[in-house]
Amino acid sequence: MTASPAATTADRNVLDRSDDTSGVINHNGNDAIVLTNAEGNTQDTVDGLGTGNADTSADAAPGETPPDTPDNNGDDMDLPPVELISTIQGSTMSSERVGDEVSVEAIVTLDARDGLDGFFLQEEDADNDGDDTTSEGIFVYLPDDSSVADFTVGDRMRLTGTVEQYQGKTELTDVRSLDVTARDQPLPTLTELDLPIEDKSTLSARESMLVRITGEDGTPLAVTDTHELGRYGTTTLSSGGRLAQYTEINAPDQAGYQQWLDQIESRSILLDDASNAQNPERILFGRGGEPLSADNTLRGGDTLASATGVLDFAHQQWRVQSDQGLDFQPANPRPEQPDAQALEDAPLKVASFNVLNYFETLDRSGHQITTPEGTEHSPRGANSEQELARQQDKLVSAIIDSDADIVGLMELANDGYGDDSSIAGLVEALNARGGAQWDYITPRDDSGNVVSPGSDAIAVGLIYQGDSVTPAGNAAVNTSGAFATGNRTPMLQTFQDNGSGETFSIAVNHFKSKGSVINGEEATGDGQGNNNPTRVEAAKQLSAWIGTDPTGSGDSDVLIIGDLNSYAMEDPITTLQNEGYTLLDKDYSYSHDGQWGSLDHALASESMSDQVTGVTTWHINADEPTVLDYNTEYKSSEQVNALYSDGPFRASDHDPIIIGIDPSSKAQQSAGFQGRLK
Ligand SMILES: [Ca+2]
Ligand SMILES: [Ca+2]
Ligand SMILES: [Ca+2]
Ligand SMILES: [Ca+2]
Repeated sequence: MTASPAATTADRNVLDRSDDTSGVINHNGNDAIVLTNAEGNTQDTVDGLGTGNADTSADAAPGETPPDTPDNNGDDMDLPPVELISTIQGSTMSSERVGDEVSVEAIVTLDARDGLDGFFLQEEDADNDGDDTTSEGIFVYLPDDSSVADFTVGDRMRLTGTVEQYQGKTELTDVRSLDVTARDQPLPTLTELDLPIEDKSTLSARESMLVRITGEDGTPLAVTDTHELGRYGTTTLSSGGRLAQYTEINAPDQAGYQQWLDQIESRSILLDDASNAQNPERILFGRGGEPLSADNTLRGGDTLASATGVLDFAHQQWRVQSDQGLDFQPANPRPEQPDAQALEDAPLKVASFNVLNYFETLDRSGHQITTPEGTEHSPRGANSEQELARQQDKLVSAIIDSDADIVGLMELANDGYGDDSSIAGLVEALNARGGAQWDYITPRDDSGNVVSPGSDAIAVGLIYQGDSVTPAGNAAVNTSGAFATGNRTPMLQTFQDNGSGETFSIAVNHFKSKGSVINGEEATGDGQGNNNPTRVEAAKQLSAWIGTDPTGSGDSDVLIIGDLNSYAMEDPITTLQNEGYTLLDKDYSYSHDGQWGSLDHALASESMSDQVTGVTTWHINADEPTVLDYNTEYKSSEQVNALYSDGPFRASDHDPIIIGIDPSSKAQQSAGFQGRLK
């Protein structure tokens, strides 16, 4: 929020009325007056505090006239009479009382003066008008509280302010005559709501009221988005489990996709930390009601029995505001290791891992990277030596703990294969950690010259443990056709299994993203996002290229791995399936907008699929809040430490997929390459 307009007059009024040197006190003989000095400290209290007087019918003894309707008897004739918040809110989204000066007396339900420049008031239960179409709560904008009495949640407060509709929310501004009339009052009863809510505009009947939101029929809510937990203190919760990407589970379809978007909107609600502060020092929403830290995460799929707080409409979105941690349950525990059972004691493991811009050339002004073919790019990824060390430590942990023998990498700096290259640095760091010895693939032509993997700033790469496998011949890359721009150059390498002597090939890929539009290929609204034709073309040409046996292996055993930037049911995947490849993965690897799906895939050629023992997606990254990554910007020095660990979690934004293979397990020796693949 920027600021509600025209608060200056109100500030002056509040100051006048609460400054005991002014001599102006609006004491009507019934309500409490809290005197404060110019610094806002309470100096004296005059009758009424905590005695439950002066409110509307709620507080009148049976047969007694409600004392505050109207209460402008005495020396405060200039104040409008106290009325019910429900009469101000009315039953329309926008109040019909905008511009009116009104007085209310109600309970403070959430004190967000620090975070939202105001607080929420709600009528006592007995002052509820019994009409479900009118809200009992309201936000009071009070950007400067330096001259008003101390107050807190549970206080009953009487104040006068002007009704305003600010960015869709009904507020009171220009506050004057703000008095605490009772302390420690019971809070109004929570209104129970459950998702899905098909038409969220109906929530205006609960605007600024205390609510308890659950999933359908009281089931727990799931954490479906933590992307902005660090930046805004928010997390999105959903009913019926996490929200899937439409095309992860449905064939692309325009009408179906629009229906899906409506449905997931109705299933979800934002939880906010009652603050507009960016990059809050204390990130409220970690597990168990404790703040977020590297050791106390909040993972996608964790659950919350109910979201309790004040229902607020802000920044064009309904949200529950809570200034307290909530009791998130670790329903989705951190997997310290990939699922060994799913891999079934595979003698060899291959991983596909998008490492989110691993650049040893620091991303600093003036720095450039040079591809093997001489093109220059601004670097990406880590900005400082400290960030690079942190990024490297996390990636090394992830790669070693994955227990993979071969790892296909995406988003490496395309800065060549020399000793100073990023891939060489990563391998050096892996080997420095001890244990297995790693090496990396350098694509070369028949004369032994390095072949550039295209002119993009990023490239795919291959690293492997020499004890497990041995490269058979040179790696091949394809920089033509669909791979000239947009899609990154695929790399194909044939390996020999040191154990069985069998050979197989790995094709590492990174298809064009759904981000910036190329070739005018805007999303068509069927759920596949931008640039789908470019990815389909990549799938076709990849299959055709592999069919030419570019490494001269004479072996039809091929695994296609990588970030294909396509969810499981999208055209590029079905294209490869139609070319005879079997899709191996069945699990999400990524989240976007709180929706979960797999952009990363592993597909086996027909002869290869017999040798696959199992596949697992290791959920070390996508489930974890972005703010737990290696970056140091927008973090205090305390957060730089408390939000970081050198373990594998949030090493990247994509989860690695791990494929178990047993090259000796073929039912029969594969026939020659010809005829096995279309
Ligand atoms: Ca009241
Ligand atoms: Ca009502
Ligand atoms: Ca916030
Ligand atoms: Ca950074």
